[in-house]
Amino acid sequence: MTDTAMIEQHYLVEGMTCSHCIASVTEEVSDIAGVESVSVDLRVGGASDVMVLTSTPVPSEDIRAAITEAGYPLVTAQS
Ligand SMILES: [Cu+2]
Repeated sequence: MTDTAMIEQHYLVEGMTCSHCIASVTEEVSDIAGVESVSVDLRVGGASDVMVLTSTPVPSEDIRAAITEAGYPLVTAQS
């Protein structure tokens, strides 16, 4: 298998509290073309770290919009 270079992005998302929140964000972000995987480090009462791996460059605005769409508007993109 060839190792495809993945682009890793991180977002801090406020207000996520449970596995349902993780599922909602994962579903919305996974719908974006180029997104290969989404993983969430849930921190209840703080900002959860959402890691997004993409196979092509995806604008952070698109990812933030998807997270907002899932119901979590307070998103900080980490460079
Ligand atoms: Cu929840």
